[in-house]
Amino acid sequence: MNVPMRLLPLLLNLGLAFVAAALPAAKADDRPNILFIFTDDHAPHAIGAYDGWLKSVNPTPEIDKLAADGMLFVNSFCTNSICGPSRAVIQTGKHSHKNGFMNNGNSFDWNQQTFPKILQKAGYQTAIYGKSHLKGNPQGFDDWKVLPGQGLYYNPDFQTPEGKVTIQGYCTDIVTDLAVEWLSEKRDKEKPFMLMVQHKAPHRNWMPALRHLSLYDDIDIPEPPTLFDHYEDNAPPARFQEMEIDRHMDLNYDLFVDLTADYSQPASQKRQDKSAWANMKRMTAEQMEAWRAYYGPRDKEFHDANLYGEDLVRWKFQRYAKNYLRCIKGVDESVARLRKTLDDLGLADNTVVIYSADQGFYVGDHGWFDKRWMYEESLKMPFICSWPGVTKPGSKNHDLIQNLDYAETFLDMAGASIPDDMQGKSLVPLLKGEQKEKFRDAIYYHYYEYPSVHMVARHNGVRTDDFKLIHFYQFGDEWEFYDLRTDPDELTNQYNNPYYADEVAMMKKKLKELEDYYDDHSDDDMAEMPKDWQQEVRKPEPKPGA
Ligand code: SGN
Ligand code: CA
Repeated sequence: MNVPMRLLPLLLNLGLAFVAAALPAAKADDRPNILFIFTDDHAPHAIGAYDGWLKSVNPTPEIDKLAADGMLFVNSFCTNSICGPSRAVIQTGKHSHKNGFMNNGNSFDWNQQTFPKILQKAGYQTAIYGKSHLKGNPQGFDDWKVLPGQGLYYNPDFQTPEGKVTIQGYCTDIVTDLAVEWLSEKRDKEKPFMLMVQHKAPHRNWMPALRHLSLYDDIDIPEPPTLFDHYEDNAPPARFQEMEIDRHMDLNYDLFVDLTADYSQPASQKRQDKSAWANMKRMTAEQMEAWRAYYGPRDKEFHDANLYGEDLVRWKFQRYAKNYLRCIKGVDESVARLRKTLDDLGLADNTVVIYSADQGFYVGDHGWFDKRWMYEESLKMPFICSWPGVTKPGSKNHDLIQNLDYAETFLDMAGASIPDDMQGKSLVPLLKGEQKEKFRDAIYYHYYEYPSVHMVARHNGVRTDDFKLIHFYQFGDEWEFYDLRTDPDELTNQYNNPYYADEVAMMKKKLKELEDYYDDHSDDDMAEMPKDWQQEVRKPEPKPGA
């Protein structure tokens, strides 16, 4: 056949289209797999690659390798710094007031649209193992085993499609085992997958694996610069919280100090003096023996030292930070095992691996533990993504991203369309390095859980690259404004400083715009809030010296 040269490209294209159409459906499943590794309360500054003040401890060599292979998001924020709500935002791509899970007391409506359900429809296999914290049986997953509520560190129960099971061992290791088993044996190998591996660690009450108990014994963890913050410049809510290492961290409940101080009996025969040690009660005699063998002599030293004041805070900080970092070590090992499994199964080249956590955490910053506030340490969440062949190895992105964007991102990665009612934006253009305009000029935040454990007042606000505005609307009209360029630790509230009048006005305008954009008017009228929110408003303590 004599074909004119100018028609050749057209015919070739048609031919290729024909060949593509004739390929089996499996060809469409070159779409990437997604492995989402998600932890509970892992602050970015407790990840080496994030360059925070804990970096010198080298807490996360394996997560750092993931960052070296992929892209690390420096400005990654949550929308509502608490566990269940953060997870509900991820499932739905919608702010808390839209998905209905505004505080941990709520129950997630699993009948609503979620990204795993959409991925399933698009031909993905999905599974979730570990902490869900959304109550009820997960929907949108081909396989699941989730911890009821907060879950336990030792010998935990799991909620499964077949009912409750108890698995012996350390929670982080068990969850990794379940994921490895699913990847190697249980999944349908014809389909791409989306696997959520959600660890309990390093959540309170920070119980490490036995093999990590003596890790960091020979060093002092550096103290955060704000360990002795007295909140002089904050609006009143910061002064009446209940999350201080000094006043609220319990020696026995949080730090496992044996208050019976009777070292004559074998550990396994000793009565534990706080029943709140739910985790302890689940330990086997051998596990308990190993646990007390480690802590016993150290507790004795502590009793003998008779510390008080700042020395006692410093001691509590060391035990707390070490246990927190030991739990993180378990997570870091899990990341290594999961990645090795992908390698061994020949899946690494086509699997996007993400490391993230539900929100940040105070590791003694501002004298605190826990999260909830819009201050940097708990507003930030880690987001590291390695997408082989797509993300530039070792790259750092500075755009303002949120957990609100994850659902859209996963759908985009899978080539599925993003529903119009999702409120975030796909990060795929950022991952590909193709974003031309500014991704977002401000993020919106709203925290609701008050009164509740740790007593953090409701607030909302906005953060741009340079500034942060926080509105504590529950106590009348309290505001904070920070210049993050000159005051990254947020120690000087500039709200009433005339020098910043224009910036404060600009940020207030932005807050209003974002409330409208996300259709959040849940702060407008306290009377319209659901009944369980209508609690008596506590009187703020006066500012010191006022
Ligand atoms: C538990 C913790 C609190 C923590 C909340 C919420 N106490 O109540 O310290 O703030 O969970 O955490 S604990 O003694 O039970 O650990 S969240 O991560 O689930 O939101
Ligand atoms: Ca959490």
